Amino acid sequence: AGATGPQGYAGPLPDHVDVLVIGAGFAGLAVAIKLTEDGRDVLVVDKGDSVGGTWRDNTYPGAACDVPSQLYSYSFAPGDWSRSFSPQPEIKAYLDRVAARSGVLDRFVFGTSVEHAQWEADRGVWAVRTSRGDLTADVLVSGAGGLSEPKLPDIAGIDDFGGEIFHSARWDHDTDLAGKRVAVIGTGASAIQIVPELQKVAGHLDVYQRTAPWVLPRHDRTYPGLERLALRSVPGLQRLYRTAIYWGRETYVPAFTLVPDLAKPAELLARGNIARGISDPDLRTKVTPDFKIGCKRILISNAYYPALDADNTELVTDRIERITPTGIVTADGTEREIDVLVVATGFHTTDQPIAHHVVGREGRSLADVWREHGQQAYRGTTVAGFPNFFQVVGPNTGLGHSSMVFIIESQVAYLRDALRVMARNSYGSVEPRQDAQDDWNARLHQRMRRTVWSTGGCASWYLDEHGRNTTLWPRATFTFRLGLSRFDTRAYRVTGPVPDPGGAE
Ligand code: N01
Repeated sequence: AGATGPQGYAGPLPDHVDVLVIGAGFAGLAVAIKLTEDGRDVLVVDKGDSVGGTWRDNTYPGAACDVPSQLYSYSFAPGDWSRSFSPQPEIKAYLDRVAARSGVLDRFVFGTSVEHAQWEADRGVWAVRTSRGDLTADVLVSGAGGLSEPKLPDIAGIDDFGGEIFHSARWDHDTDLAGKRVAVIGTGASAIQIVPELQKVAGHLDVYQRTAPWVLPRHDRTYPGLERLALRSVPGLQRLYRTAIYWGRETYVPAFTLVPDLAKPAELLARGNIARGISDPDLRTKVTPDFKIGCKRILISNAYYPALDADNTELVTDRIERITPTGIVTADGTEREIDVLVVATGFHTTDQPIAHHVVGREGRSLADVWREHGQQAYRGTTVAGFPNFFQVVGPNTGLGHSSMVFIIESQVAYLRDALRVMARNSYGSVEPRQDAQDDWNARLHQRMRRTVWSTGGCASWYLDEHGRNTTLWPRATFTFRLGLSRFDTRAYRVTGPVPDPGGAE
């Protein structure tokens, strides 16, 4: 075994572990904590230098969560939150603290990426190549996350830009923005948090909007001392907040999935937000969306519209033609010169690089298998042809209305149950039956047709290149949890223990 330290596992990799986890974000950390509690030998590999995943990588000014703090935290580890919507540094500190207190940090290998993982049927293991050496694992878990791989815009000339340029998720804190001419491309969740902060320091700010988003008021508040103390010390109080927020959010679900017109009142609120934040009538028109609310991620901000309305900001809605060494040229031929370019253009959500590196029973990678019908899994967690492979935050597990931590805990519970069932029955491997997976996805996509994501008249990162929504869960989250409440062996193809090479299907 290697030496361990506060910064993670520091020695050479072991030859074999029970469970290898890719990614040290909310998902990977929950897997490590819960499986360690179960007495399993777990190792988590992450290319970053600490836990946190997206909350480690997104350090842009203004970064904060738009899901309330009590819900955006583990049910088994209440946080000490300063406000109702936690800023990024608090979430990162929370995850660091949970990792340290749970005593699992020595199970994390940082600065290491998984380059290739191949199921070896004869040995009944995953053979894994990492940037730090090889190892095998009985079970492979991907917690790589859907919003981890920055997507740069495919705009002519972008490589020739001569000033500073960086993606929102790779913020360059060494770049001094004071008084500079800055441009932001994108008006998604990241951009609308960045823009108000940039507007305060930049000499001039250009915001390039391709599609106007719906932005609701942000009902954020600092917890007064007494309330914060009570939340920290009164038993059950955080759970009460959590439960109230959870059910409040679940009531939105029908509006997105069954009767999109139920979301109309939210549109009115968003229009009010525009009217309050912007005085210029032309600008109001430019920021008014032309699709149904909910079709794209609904954003929340009180600061975004006033920042657009400020004298040093220009909202540019003309299509970007190309980027030059000194600026950005739009379709009308105008060139706006800039010193710094921030690309807040999102992530590879339906074409994640990890899918190319995980190779299943028939020698095909996840990316190959998913090429034809888009990314698919059984219950968003396991994939036919990929024995002993589990995804935490897999296809169709994302949410537009509630907390991913709820989904993560549901999937971790399912994984734990699967491992118990495997141990009890001496199964060497489990993998979902293709018909069970197909049936589950057919029902899911049937339901998806009626949702605002399909009918709302917008494009978004929820959809893949063929317009299929392979990222979101289209129902209430408790139905997701119910479906994963126990490992349903009947939907699985199982093999006996190795060294029984024939297996017992
Ligand atoms: O990325 P996005 P994001 N030319 O993909 C535009 C979570 N999150 O990083 O709408 C010009 O949503 C693109 O335009 P359009 C949350 O789940 C949460 O902002 O496609 N523009 C869009 O405006 C969120 O949904 C939090 O027309 C281009 C923007 O770039 C998810 O992460 C905070 C372009 C991309 O928006 C992703 O959010 C941050 C091009 N070539 C993120 N390409 C909170 O909890 C793209 N765009 C608060």
